[in-house]
Amino acid sequence: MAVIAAAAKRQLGGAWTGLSRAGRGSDIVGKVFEPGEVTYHRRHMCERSHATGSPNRKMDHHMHPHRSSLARRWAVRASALVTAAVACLATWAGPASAHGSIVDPANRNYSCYVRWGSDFQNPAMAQQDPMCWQAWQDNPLAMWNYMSLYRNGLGGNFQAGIPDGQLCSGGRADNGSYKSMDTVGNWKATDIGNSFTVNLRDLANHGADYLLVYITRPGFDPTTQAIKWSDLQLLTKTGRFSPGQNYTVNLNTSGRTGRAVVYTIWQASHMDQAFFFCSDVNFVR
Ligand SMILES: [Cu+2]
Repeated sequence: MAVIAAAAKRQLGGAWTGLSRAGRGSDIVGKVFEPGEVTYHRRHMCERSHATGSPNRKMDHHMHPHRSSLARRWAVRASALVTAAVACLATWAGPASAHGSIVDPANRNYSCYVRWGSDFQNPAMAQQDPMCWQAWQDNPLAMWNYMSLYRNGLGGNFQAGIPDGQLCSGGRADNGSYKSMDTVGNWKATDIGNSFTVNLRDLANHGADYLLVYITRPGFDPTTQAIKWSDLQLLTKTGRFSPGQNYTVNLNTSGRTGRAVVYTIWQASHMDQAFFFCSDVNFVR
């Protein structure tokens, strides 16, 4: 119970943070959900209410028309938040069943989620991992929904739909929820060799029509430059992957050293839904 209480307190903290960010990312109705993703719905709404404080706004509008004293309003808000947090914890106990991400070399928001998801309010992040810090400050949903960085209906015309400088957010997918992924700077990178493997975890058994895997050209410095399409070299376009949980792609480069970004596009098979992943890497062997 102590664990649950502590976790609830963390979630509560997240919700309070969200109070000052009213209006962000709460477009639940604007998202296209798919049949059979019931867990996803619940999880999604739950996560959004944590991070945006939407329950509070709802209460303001519908439960307190008479504007009772400030203290009373805050007390009610707090108890509602604890209730919501505990309910969401119960939901979180189930397996995730939505979309997917590149787990190795980890894409930017998944990487931040793994390192800081259980400690996202730790101010030490600002110094220890400043790119993740700016991402959490911009919008925690980018991490909680790390598996949902997708665009529907692009028809494979990725360069037309995604402007230069916005590749890592999928062209400001989900109304810009992931725009912090485009921030230029010293993201934590995964050490790799010139022979490496990209590992996609498909949490929804979507399958893949294909994966496109690019790498930034030699000489491109992702710590100081925004990524343009012309900075990318195509390493491979795969064939289909039948629905499963893990798809791996073996890749070979030669003579690469230092920093680069692996850019992966996952064209899922259940509908015209494409995912975009920037994975920061450091060639060390
Ligand atoms: Cu999906």
